[in-house]
Amino acid sequence: MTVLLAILCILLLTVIVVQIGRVNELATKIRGEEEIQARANSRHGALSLVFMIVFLLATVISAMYYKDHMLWYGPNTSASEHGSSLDYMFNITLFFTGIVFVITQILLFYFAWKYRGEKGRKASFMPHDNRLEVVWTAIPAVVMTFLVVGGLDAWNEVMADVKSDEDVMEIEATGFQFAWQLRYPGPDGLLGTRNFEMIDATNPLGQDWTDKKNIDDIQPSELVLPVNKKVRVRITSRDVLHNFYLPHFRVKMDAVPGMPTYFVFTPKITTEEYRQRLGALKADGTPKYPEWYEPSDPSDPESPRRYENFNYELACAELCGQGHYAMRRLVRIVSEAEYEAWLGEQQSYYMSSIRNTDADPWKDMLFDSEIKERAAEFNDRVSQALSSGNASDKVLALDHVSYQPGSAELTALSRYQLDNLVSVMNNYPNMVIEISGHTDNTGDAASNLQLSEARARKVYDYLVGKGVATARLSAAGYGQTRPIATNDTPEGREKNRRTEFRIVAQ
Ligand SMILES: [Cu+2]
Repeated sequence: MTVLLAILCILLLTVIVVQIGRVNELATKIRGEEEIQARANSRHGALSLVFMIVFLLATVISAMYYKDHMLWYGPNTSASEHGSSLDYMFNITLFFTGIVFVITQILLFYFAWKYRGEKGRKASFMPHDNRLEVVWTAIPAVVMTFLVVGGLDAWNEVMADVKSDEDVMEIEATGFQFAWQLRYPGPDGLLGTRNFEMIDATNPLGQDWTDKKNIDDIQPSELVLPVNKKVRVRITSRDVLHNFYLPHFRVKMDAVPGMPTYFVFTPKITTEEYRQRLGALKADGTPKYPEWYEPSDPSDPESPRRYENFNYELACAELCGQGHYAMRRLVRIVSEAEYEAWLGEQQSYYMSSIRNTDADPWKDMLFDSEIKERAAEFNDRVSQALSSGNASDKVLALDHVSYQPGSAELTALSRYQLDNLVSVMNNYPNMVIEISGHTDNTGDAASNLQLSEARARKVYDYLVGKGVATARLSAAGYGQTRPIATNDTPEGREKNRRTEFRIVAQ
């Protein structure tokens, strides 16, 4: 409806303009054409001069007014190393085109006034002028050569890939509708391989978990980078064209489905330093950039000032669909120490989301880090039990010891905790323990008792095999007689099927 009305309005306006033109034409005929025409020409010529002045002034004033918002000027000069050469190219291009712009605008309007139609004036005809031809060919050629060579130079610097021996960190950004999935290589410094056929709900990047380089890869929600460290961003897309755009760092590269691209850059100003730059004060103590001193929440004058809330951002610079705007991510540039601390807090995606699920190809083995973690946890529990005066605290579960179903055969992974127990026995030579086996209440009590005895005996044998003296060990089976949880639920029964040891003397 609004569109229809708008179209009607435009039609009516056109009709009115045409009608006014006709009326003017008729009036001219009545009043004597030439004299009227000459007067109108003078008026239009003068008006175009006025227009020129207003237009050029507006151009200069608006440029002055908005200068601190422009990416290449004032507080917004580049925050990356290569960015300054791009800024320089923009400045130098603006300088030359600016000169041409001002001269041509002035000439255009001045000529429109100077050579307006007048009674008796005739146009002169100039067929050719060699000197002029040379001047307006040579000057642009020289300027263009200068700009193109400078541009090529900047391009080669900005687009250069890393050399094989360079100290550089590589991260990965994958665009999809509508977010960025970031990936960091983890402690090994290497990104694991990907296969698009493996992409599913739990594996958003299609990481191949059989590739050990993937095990420690991190998928953080925030782009955090250390200052003054060269970063190579591998840019990929999972669906349509996106564009990896970090405006403050002059980084911009398409994310193309099926074809990884990259961008190498070095951030040189931390987020904190950039905030200080925006919040800088003049010599007299007033803000250098007052617009950054306004409250960040316009409805709350007490809210932090805009410069205090400033953040670098990652955007998608390709109109990639309806939710395009949602692809904004915050970017934080921090000191090397802060970066290491942040990295230490991140958990690998594999460990938090894939480990011991159906998708985990390493279910039947432990990683070195897990072995160390479990040993430390076990030693903690033992020393707590030793220092406690409470009899019930002296009973410890061997929670990582398990058996083949219905048999006393130890599973392969059980040996790690049993080895922890062996080293504890070696560390505390006076410690005497009783190993006890327990079952749930499924099946008949007599065979459960037998099974629990056999299982406790198996652990006993293992410890003896590792050199623990038999005098310090005993084994007992209690079957289903000592449940620690209900036998009515599968979880409760799982808790009841257990192997424990009790510290008898220490
Ligand atoms: Cu996008």
